[in-house]
Amino acid sequence: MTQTSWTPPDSSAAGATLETFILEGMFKVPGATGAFTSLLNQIGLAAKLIANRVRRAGLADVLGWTGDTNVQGESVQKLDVISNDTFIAVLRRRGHCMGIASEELDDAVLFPHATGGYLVTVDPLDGSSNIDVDISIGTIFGILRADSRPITTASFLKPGREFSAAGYVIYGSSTVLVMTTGEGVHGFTWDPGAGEFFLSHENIRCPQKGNLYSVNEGNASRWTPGVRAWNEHVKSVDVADGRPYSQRYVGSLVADAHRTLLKGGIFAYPADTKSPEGKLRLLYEAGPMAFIFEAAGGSASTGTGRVLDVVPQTLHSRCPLIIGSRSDVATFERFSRG
Ligand code: P6P
Repeated sequence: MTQTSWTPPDSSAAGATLETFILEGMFKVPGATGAFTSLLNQIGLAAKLIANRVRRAGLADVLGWTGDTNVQGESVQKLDVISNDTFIAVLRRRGHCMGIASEELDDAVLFPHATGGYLVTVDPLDGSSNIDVDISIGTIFGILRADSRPITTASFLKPGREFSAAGYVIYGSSTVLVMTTGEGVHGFTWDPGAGEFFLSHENIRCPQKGNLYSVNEGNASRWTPGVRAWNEHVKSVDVADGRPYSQRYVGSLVADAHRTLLKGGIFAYPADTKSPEGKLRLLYEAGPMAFIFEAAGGSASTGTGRVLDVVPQTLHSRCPLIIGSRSDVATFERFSRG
């Protein structure tokens, strides 16, 4: 058998690390200062530290439950706490982050010493119920400008359209950090050997239409008639429209969102009779994902309106989340609005 001399392209050879990419100003933000660039790099450091712990989870006695429950009433996994503590420890430094709103904390953590002018919202480890069975999990974050003083909880209660940046890290078959400042969405793959994230997905665009749908059909009895009609629509035969779609559902938002961002189609966690505001939290799950999908040319809807226009009433406000290809989200809205 002939040996091919072809070697796969390796973004790491290009030297385009996350830090280099940010420092080169590829994330052009009007009026960006060194503080913003430094904050993005700090988030990259937190992601590296968490990636390192997640990769060794089974070996470092960080699997399992702490026995506590968080503000959401959910049992807390050890890695949830480790990831939350990592973000606080890292973002407390350098003075660019003035406060953090985290899924794991009832109230925001404020850094009175900081002057950098930014706030961070974060789900430190999303999908933690999947940790023990080695299914992909992730971190989701958003960055807001702190435009008023003093910093209080109200400083965080902004609609997602006011994010300066947003991103996620998926700890899957590889670890990929995806982020945007609204101008282009870029992905960086973790190279454990080099201890760096290297540019691997430059300028991600969500396909205009896909053939995958992602929803927990176990909730169907609680959906509105419009959502049920949409669910039947995507499963019905129409060869010209590429239907029936195939169903994919991991149960980890970052995994389902990452697949939808790259391959197109739709992910939906709609409101239902059990969760009339939806299950996912606006500030650190739905909002950052909506910001990313719109920046990648996709859409992000509540089912009847734009997620990025929803103003959170509390740090832990929930919101229905329908993200994906523009055409597929528009179809969902057509049924959802009835
Ligand atoms: P369900 C994980 O607990 C999570 O918050 C998201 O990551 C995920 O999309 C959703 O909940 C899954 O919820 O009700 O389908 O198990």
